[in-house]
Amino acid sequence: MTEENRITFPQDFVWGAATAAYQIEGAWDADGRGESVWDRYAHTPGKVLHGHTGDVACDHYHRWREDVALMRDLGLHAYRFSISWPRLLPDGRGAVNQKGVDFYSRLVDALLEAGIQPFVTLFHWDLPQALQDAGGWCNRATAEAFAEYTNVVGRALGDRVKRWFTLNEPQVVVICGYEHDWHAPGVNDPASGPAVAHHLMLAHGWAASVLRSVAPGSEVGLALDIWPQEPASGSNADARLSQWRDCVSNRRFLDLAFGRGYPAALEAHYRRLGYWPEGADDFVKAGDMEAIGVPLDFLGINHYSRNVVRDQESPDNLPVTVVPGDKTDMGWEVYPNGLYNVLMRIWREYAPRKLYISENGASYSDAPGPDGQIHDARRVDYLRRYFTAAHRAIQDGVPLAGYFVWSLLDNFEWAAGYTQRFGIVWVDYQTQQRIPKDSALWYRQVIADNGFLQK
Ligand code: IFM
Repeated sequence: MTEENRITFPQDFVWGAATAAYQIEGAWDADGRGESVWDRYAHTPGKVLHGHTGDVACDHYHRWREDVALMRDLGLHAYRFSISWPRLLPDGRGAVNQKGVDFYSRLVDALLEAGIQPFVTLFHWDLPQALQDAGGWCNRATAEAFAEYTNVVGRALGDRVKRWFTLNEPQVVVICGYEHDWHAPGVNDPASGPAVAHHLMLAHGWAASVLRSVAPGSEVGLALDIWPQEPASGSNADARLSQWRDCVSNRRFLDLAFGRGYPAALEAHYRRLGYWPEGADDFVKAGDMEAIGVPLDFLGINHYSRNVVRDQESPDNLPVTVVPGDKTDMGWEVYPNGLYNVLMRIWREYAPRKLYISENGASYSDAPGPDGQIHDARRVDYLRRYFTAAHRAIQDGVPLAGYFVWSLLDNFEWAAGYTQRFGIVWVDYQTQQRIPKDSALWYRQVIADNGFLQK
């Protein structure tokens, strides 16, 4: 192997790792925290695999010092974490829980002392249950409440936090949480989707403006999960299906975030179904599209894999499927070229000022071996191949500024409970011991060298 095989990233490239509050914090009812939709959902029998809950999770609420030390030891430049809205505002709006504010304030201070830039996500799915009881994201009032919450966070942390993600993966909230019952709050009403998506994106736009006024000098973005939808065959039916799926799950949110409004076909479809009312009942009000399309400082892309789709009516009448091949424990195809394609597409079609990979990683269940270490060679290989794809996109002109590996720690993987391990650090949920996996040690070296030798 020669130096010619070395991949080197731009000098100021930001190497980080990401987590989310409900997935790691635990302490679900400590120090005045209110109930979130995920507490309610996980406490409802039958909703989460094996009845797992985030009650304790990685106990990060109590072990954050140790976790910051771990991050410093790995040499992370940045840490993306989310704030638990009900920890700050137990009822969703109104009274502020100072102990919640203090927790995040101390965390931010410790990160900065360790030389780690905090990248804060305001909403990673844990809506206060009190707001859900009033209708949740079906209501415009929830977007108003989000702007108030953002104001509280921005004033408390904005002197030190300079990078913000308003929302994480709004698509998942719409599809899994409201149209279906795969995630909290489990509304299971397909007709609710369009209004929920609109209110989430309105919340995003309003929050971006709030942050710019209360935390000047901030850079504000949004994290969208982008799954390329590719046709399984050359048939017209598969092509149509893949375009439609792309419109619903990718283009809708990209177009909105970049000030282009709704794809016309999407609006017409929902109006035809009666999911998008006309006239005074229309959930889109004057000024909304301008608010939603507020220019972003960056776009965060969460990317894991692609979907290869087959229309039911295609000749062999197979259901929608993914391509067989190398898969992670989530059943997601390992397809690094998909990351390259996503980056190139977004750059060409939307010209973002700056991009981050706000999440990328793999679930593999490798456990400690006889030597007590976790030899997760498949994760190292996955990351190496995805980093290589990102590097290729940078070389082709994409303004990619950083990369956040999902996840720092093994954690609560939503409806799959603790059965999926995405961490580069192993967590023993009985003892709460953390052990950096081989992937963490490999990542530490990548960060130190700002690159790696290609295989
Ligand atoms: O764990 C999730 C995360 O909360 C959001 N993006 C995808 C990850 C893996 O499923």
